[in-house]
Amino acid sequence: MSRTPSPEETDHDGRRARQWLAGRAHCPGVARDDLLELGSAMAALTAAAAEREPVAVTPAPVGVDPGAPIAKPLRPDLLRPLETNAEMRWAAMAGQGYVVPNDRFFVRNHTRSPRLDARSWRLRLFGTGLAGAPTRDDPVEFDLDELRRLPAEESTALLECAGNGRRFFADQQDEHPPGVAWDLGGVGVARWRGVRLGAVLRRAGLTADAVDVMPEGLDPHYVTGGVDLGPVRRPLPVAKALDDVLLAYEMNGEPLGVDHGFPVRVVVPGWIGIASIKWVGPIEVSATPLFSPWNTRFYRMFGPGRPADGADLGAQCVKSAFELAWDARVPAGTQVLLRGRSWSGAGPIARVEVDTGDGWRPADLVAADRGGPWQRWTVRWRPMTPGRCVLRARATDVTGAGQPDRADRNDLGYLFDAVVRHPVTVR
Ligand SMILES: Nc1nc2c(c(=O)[nH]1)N[C@H]1C(S)=C(S)[C@@H](COP(=O)(O)O)O[C@H]1N2
Ligand SMILES: [Mo]
Repeated sequence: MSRTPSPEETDHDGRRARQWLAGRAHCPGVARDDLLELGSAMAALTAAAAEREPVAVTPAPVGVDPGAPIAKPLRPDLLRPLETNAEMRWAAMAGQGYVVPNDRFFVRNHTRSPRLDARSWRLRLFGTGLAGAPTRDDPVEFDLDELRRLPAEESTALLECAGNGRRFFADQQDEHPPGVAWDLGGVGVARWRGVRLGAVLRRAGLTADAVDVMPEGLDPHYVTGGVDLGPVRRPLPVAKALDDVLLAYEMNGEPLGVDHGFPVRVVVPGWIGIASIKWVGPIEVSATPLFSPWNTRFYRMFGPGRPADGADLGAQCVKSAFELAWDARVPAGTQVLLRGRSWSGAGPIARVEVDTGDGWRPADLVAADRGGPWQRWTVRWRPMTPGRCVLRARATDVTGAGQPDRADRNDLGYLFDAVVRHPVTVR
């Protein structure tokens, strides 16, 4: 089977949006009227406002205990709770290695982490893109042991929520997009281990007609603005699914945690976090393009100067963070080593500069990280004058993309790429 190279998220999104508008694609499980109504920026705004309302949760699927939205302990020094989500505290990365330890990896839950039973869990593939077009009720199944017997692969990949940094639209630009008010902690790198989605698709009988693959989560349906949008799901083109996408069952050498998709999640390297569906159960493989609210209604750029149906997000933008608490105290008169990390969805980081109050200077990049999904860096600083002061870091990736002083406004507050002003107190 010959396939085109793995597409960029932006190409796929744009093409599917045009097909959707032309009525040439379907969105299983959601009434077309509901989606059509969402085609306008107005509707997106209403939906966005509704996102702030408490989330209604449908009855838990079989095998799911109701419980706290997040199962792992939320140690206050490691994680900052945000409704059903929790972000990593950057100070908790000081002195850590390349990956984010599982105890402090951010959690983004539309509803809550389901407690699934690995013994009864099945991956269930169906759709018109598989030989014999198995139906949702009579799918091709794999249990966990079967997946574990297939050749395993490891991938160190960055996962980031498209809304990471949203708080700074308000704090630095006086814009107030709805949605989770992440600082910069909605991001992490982990070593994922699992089986290639492509290997499973081929075993399930992938045909040459297949165009899209849509994994669905087994967490409760997402209900917003009074509409049940169904299970969390988002389509991928077959070319990406056959490239570097993993069905992961391990994270940093441990079985996947309950909050990160146990027993199996999708990991889509380079794409926004929502593509990496957790607690995957059903996977539709379709000979016609697929849609979900997560690529038509959410995760698009709406607002003044943008198309009414929104612009696709494209790659994650460039960001930089200090491994320091907000308002951290720094001793006066001694040399300190400031540490931080920078990353970009478009490619590796080429250079980083830091300003501690007297102009931009280059940071030292950790050589071992070159070319990886994020880049650690350090800078020496001897603050002399006690008082409040602002630290800034900005990076440039290999494509030349950098960090502006102001991020592009968009109604849902995605892709905050501006330089973040990090306050510290010297004493
Ligand atoms: N089933 C399911 N998958 C999901 C989500 C969800 O709520 N349900 N959230 C998505 C979003 S928006 C992000 S950013 C990532 C976060 O992964 P993590 O919680 O393991 O950090 O998971 C994605 N996969
Ligand atoms: Mo996300």
